[in-house]
Amino acid sequence: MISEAILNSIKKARRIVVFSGAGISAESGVPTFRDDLTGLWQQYDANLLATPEAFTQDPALVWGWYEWRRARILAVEPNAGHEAIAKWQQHAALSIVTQNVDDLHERAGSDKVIHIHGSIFAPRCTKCKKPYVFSSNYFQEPESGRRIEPPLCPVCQNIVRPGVVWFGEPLYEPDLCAAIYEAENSDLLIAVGTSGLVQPASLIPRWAKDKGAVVIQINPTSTPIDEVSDYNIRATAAQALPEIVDALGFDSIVS
Ligand code: BV8
Repeated sequence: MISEAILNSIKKARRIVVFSGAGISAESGVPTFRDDLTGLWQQYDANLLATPEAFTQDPALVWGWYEWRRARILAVEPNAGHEAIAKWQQHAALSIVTQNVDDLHERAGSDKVIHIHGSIFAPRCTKCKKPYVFSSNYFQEPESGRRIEPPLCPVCQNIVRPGVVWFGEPLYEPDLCAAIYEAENSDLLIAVGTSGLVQPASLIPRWAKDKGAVVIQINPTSTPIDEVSDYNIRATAAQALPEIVDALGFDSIVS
């Protein structure tokens, strides 16, 4: 599935960025962002739920959705795609820019992960911005569609919100700048499991390309990133990434 030309491009790379989207978590059992509404959530549109307006209008509905998603992320494991990237990172200068709010890259052993849309594991107070630490007994087993009142900040008693970037909110500047820096200083960017529909994240492959990087996309279907990509691997993350990392032959390196 991985051509000689693609492998030669990858072997020449000295600074690599992996730009990941919801598709890399799909094979762990975390449905992609647009497929993420099953059960009672099916009556909702993720693009509308993931907004400050939805949270203002019905905090318990939106908090319940994030708690349902968080519980399902905690119940699954990283897949072979996450693990291949973590192994690659041990042998190469490789950073990860992810649109995902899950922690599967980190649980696979990766570090240097830039979460440009935040993290479902980093809630904060809506008022004083203090990070909210989930108490050990807070773990909910929310069934699909259940409204859950958000907790109150222990410092100022205002309600807590998910630590993600909603539609209509600006990205957290330091994360976006770090992501752009990595993209513009890479010589290889691998876009994996993203539909390339959400801005400004979807511009990252273009920014890498404009500075001379080779862009390789891994996605079973075509996306707007096709036209920026030098190569398109029509496969899943858990199929293509282990094959690439195996072909790089790290196992034969005497450590
Ligand atoms: C901002 C956190 C400005 C929350 C997310 C009109 C035109 C263009 C842009 C806009 C517009 N109207 C509004 C905008 C801007 C808007 C936007 O881009 N909207 C889109 C919908 C048109 N963007 C914003 O609002 C951003 N902010 O612009 O602020 C600003 C400046 C100053 C002051 C005020 C405002 C903020 C965007 C961040 C939104 N938050 N996530 C949460 O998770 O709940 S985005 C969310 O959707 C995800 O994080 C993810 O990034 C995105 C979904 O994208 P993907 O990750 O690509 O997932 P998706 O399901 O779409 O695709 C999965 C892909 O994987 C598919 O291609 C599939 O084929 C593939 N796949 C499936 N299985 C596999 C696989 N690939 C490999 N292996 C597999 N096994």
